[in-house]
Formats: sequence, structure tokens, C-alpha cells
Amino acid sequence: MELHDRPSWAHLAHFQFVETTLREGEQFATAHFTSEQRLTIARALDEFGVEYLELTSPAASPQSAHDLATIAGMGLRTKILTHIRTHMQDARLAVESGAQGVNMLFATSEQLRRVSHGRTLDEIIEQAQDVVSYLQQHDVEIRFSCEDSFRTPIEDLIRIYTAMDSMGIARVGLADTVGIATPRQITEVVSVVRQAVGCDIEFHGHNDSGCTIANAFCALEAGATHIDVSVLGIGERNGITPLGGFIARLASLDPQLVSRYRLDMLPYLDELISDLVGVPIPFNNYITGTAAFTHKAGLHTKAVLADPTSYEVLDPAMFGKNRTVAIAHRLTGWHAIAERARELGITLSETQARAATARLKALADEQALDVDDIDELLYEYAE
Ligand code: HCA
Ligand code: CU
Repeated sequence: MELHDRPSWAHLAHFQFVETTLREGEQFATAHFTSEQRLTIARALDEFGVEYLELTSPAASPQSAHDLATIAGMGLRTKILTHIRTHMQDARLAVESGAQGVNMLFATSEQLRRVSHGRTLDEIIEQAQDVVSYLQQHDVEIRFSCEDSFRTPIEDLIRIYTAMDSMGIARVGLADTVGIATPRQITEVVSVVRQAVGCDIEFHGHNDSGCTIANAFCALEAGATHIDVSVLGIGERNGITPLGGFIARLASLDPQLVSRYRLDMLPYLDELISDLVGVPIPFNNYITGTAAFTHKAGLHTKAVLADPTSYEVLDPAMFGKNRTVAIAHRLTGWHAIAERARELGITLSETQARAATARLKALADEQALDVDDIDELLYEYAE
């Protein structure tokens, strides 16, 4: 590739979303979805077009088991998974629920093995074998994940994943449970696992140290096929890869990578979950934050008015959003002021527009202004 060529990202289009607002998202501090809300969320995400929904284990509570069965029976396009421990008891409940697949996990890092089950790798594989055989008899799609994969020695990961792969499961999962992995580490570990197994690879990453979108992206580049996300990234602690943020990562490289989703539903999805968990959408949120498409400084607004791609890597219209050119402040420029005058049906010469802008800047130094103040001033110039 020549340096000036734009890279092609088409090879990344094969990925599938495992949307886990109804499992990981339920582990968010203020999440407590009613049955009706769970159904609303499932329908909306199905309409958006995610390939999989991951739901809370039927072993969690009677209502969880009931809602899982209801959602699995709704005939949605998306496949319904439930997240279970690698236990026969959970596997039986999963089969009874009618879920099409299970995402099961086992703690494998030394830190977690010590506090959670104390088993050796051989014992983990042996226990998994029984559960896998049982699930295979019932035609359930199986994913096996090593909890805390990135604090598990790579030899241990490979030993477990190759054993699971040879049992014929659909996917292995790598989970950055504690949000510690770096993008380069993800690239390395996923590449090694990609070489070692023939099955699909899922990535699940927490955001404790702010790398979750970069990590999911590196996992995809290194050969992961399934990416776990939740709406707004809600999950345990400060959450996981946000659906909208990952969409932004890909759409900015090539909109074709995500054109199969109903992108115009993203604002609705973010608002829905924000309402249900009682947490506002952050101002700096990808795509749906209040400031995501606001341009302010004169140089920026001039360029954006001439060609939006000058300072925008995402087209707001793709997501049913509008850009905002902020003009009521002292950093404003005369191009933006002239544009506002045109919107009001006022014709200004360049000299008039420059003069109006100079007055406005002086005013803005003294007090906060809003658009009405600008409009008033422009009408004065029109007279
Ligand atoms: C947890 C489990 C998990 C599981 C991820 C997976 C994690 O809540 O601790 O099944 O791949 O982050 O490890 O969410
Ligand atoms: Cu998690």
C-alpha cells in the first residue's frame, strides 16, 4: 500500500455483535429491568439488527428464567443466548428455557481460580466436557470463555481453548474481565489464539482503564469474529464496550462496515437505556452525546460550512442527528454569522458580516450570549 492510499477495512465486515445489555448490562449498578422492559429492550435491539442477544442466566432468579423463555420464544431474528456457569445444573435450565445458545464461562486466572473454585486446568476441561456433551445432545450453540483471560498465562489459555475447540464448540471467548488489557496485548493474544483454534472467537472487554473500544477493535483486527457490547456500555463497574462507540469506531473508517444495522435507532437506544437506568447520556458520548456534532471555533465552522468532512469523520445524518454550528460566542467567525443571516433571510455584504461579527465578539467578551441575541443584532444590520 502506498502511504497516500486510504486503507481498506472491508476485511473487518464479517464480525457479529453479541449484545449483552440484558446480561452484562443488568450488572450495572442502577440497572433493574422489569419483564416488560426486558422485552422492550430485546425488541429494539432485534430491530436495530444485532446478531445475538445475551441474557441473564436462568439460574439467577425465577423471573430471569421466565423472561429468558419468553424472549427465546418471540421468534426474533437475533439469536438468543444465555450466560451460564460451566455447570450441568445451569446447562439444564438453559436447555429448558429454549435459548438457542449458551455463553458459558469458567474462571481461569490464578487470582480468580483461588477465590472462586480452586480447580486445576484438567479439572476445568473435564467438567466442561460433560456440560458440552449434554448441550450438544440438545443442539445448543456453545461458546466457552475463560474469565479473566488476560491475567491467565497464555499456555493455559491455549491448552483450554484447543481442548474446547476439539470438542466441536462454536466459539471460544476471551474476556478482559477486569479491564486491564492493552490494545497491543489484545492483538498479540487474539492472534495466538486465532492460530491455535479453528472455531470462532468472541471478545468481551471491560473499560476500567479506558481501552475498551480500542481493545475490541484490535481483537477484531486480530481475528475475533464476535464482539460483546451493551447500550451505553453499561455493565459491572464502569462497564464494557459501548454499542454506539464501537459503531463510531467502525463507521468512521468505512460506513459499509455497519450499514447492515438500523443506525438511525442508536439515539433511541441510548435514550431508552439512559432513562431505564436513570443515568444521563454523557456529554462526550459517541454519536449521541449533546456535543458530539457541535462545531464552535471560527476556523472549524468556516470549514464545516464549506465541507462537513473537514472536521467530521461521522456523518450525523447516518444516525438521524444534525450538526450544530455554535455561533453565540467570542470564538465565532464571520462565515458562520453570514450563514446564520442567510438562514434568517437577511442578505449581508462581506463588510457587513465582518462588522456584525466584530460587534458580536465585543459583546460576547462582556456577557454570555444566545442565538436570539445574535439574531437581534443581525436584524439591526438588515434595516
Ligand atoms: C463477569 C463475567 C464476564 C463474562 C464475560 C464472558 C467477564 O461478570 O465477571 O462470558 O466472556 O467480564 O468476565 O462478564
Ligand atoms: Cu463482563
